[in-house]
Amino acid sequence: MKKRKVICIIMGGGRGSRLSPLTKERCKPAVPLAGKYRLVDIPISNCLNSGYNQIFVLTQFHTASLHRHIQESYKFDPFGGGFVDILSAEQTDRDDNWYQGTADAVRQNMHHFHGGGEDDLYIILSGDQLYRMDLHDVVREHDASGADVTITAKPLGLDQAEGLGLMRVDDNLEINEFVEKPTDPEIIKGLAVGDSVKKKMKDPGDRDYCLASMGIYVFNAKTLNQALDSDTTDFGKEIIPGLLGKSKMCSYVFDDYWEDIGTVKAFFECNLSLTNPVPEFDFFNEDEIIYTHARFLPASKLNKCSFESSMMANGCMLDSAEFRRCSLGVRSRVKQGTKMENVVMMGSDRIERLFEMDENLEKGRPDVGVGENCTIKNAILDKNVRIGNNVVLDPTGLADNYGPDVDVAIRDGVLIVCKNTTVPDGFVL
Ligand code: ADQ
Ligand code: ADP
Repeated sequence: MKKRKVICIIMGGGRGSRLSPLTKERCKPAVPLAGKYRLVDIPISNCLNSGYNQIFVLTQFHTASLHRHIQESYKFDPFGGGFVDILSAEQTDRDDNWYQGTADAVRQNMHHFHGGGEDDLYIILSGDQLYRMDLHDVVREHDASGADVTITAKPLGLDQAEGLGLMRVDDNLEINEFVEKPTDPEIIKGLAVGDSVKKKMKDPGDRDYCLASMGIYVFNAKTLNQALDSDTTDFGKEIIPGLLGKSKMCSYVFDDYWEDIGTVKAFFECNLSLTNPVPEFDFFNEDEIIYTHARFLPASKLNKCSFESSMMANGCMLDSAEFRRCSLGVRSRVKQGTKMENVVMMGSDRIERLFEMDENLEKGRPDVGVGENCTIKNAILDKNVRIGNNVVLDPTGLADNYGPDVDVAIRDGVLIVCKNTTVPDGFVL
């Protein structure tokens, strides 16, 4: 009998505009996360930890750094048949090559997926979420229910449903109604779930819940092929509602930590939440490792620093500075007298050598990292920034001002120093 294939497709993002300016020079999956990872490491690690190693990442903008990251991080032995392939819709003379939406991106790449068997399964995953999930368990439930499509779904309070697809299910968790991103509170209330979902929850209590699509779908190959044989462009808006009543769709209830980190605010808060004493997402779980690029970096060097709820990757040099709720990425460098609070510092691509610092001095430009006696609050410092001495950065009370030409931007109330930006001595914002 032909062995069934399980093909994982990670939706790497369209323009990534909700994460701009972090996506100014890189596509969304390549955005650094938690000091040493990239966003795409989360869905890839979930696939690998679940035993699925045939993985495609669909994306379309600024894919160079994603290619480098995937090439350096995910190497497979030749006997296991594993791979992570990036499929990007590169710009050509004909603009209609661009993916028009999630379903269109999958449709345009179907010929790459080497599927073919009607028994094959496709798992479609979002590229901008933080969670840990056993996808094999989802597939097991998918098989047991005899569903054509299984949608992983998170029970959420009715007030947390904004911006998500909501479903109603019967006693067997079969989906009989799906509304993509309803805004009317009455509709949301009408979609409150019953005991079949509560039974799957750890501690449901007395409150009302709705069941939100996590945007992670398991499709039988035949159903996906048929569904894409139309001019639909989107899964949430068209494909899923269109399959209601035609195909058997079931939900897989996931009552664990799951966070969509596709906006600057969510990304910022999620990174900072990882500095909590016991964060909701556990990067310290060595049974289900989150994989990333294995770098050969020296241990970090710290001199007379103080830390409160902070975390730090390898290769950092920190001197007489104070950190409160900070995430310091690889090769971060911070000089004496500086105070940082609620800061996500992504670090840098290289450690500057002493002779380069001498050159910086000659040229009158700051070293890579943060200089002396700075105060930085509520900020994301993208990679390779050079922040001079006596700089003050704090977006409190200031309006959003991000745009294509703004290097020190404010978005969602968070200050962002864009990648490779130099901030001169004494700069105050
Ligand atoms: P959204 O996340 O708003 O809602 P969408 O914008 O279609 O839906 O994005 C889904 C995923 O695909 C994201 O990871 C996104 O980055 C990526 N993506 C978007 N356009 C793409 C393109 N052209 N090419 C490649 N990738 C692209 C969906 C569902 C909701 C559900 C939420 C959960 O539609 O029902 O509740 O996910 O987050
Ligand atoms: P980002 O995190 O902003 O996406 P990049 O992926 O561009 O950053 O850089 C990550 C790594 O790739 C770094 O180690 C950097 O030195 C290296 N790198 C950057 N640009 C190039 C290049 N053009 N060729 C080879 N390596 C590069």
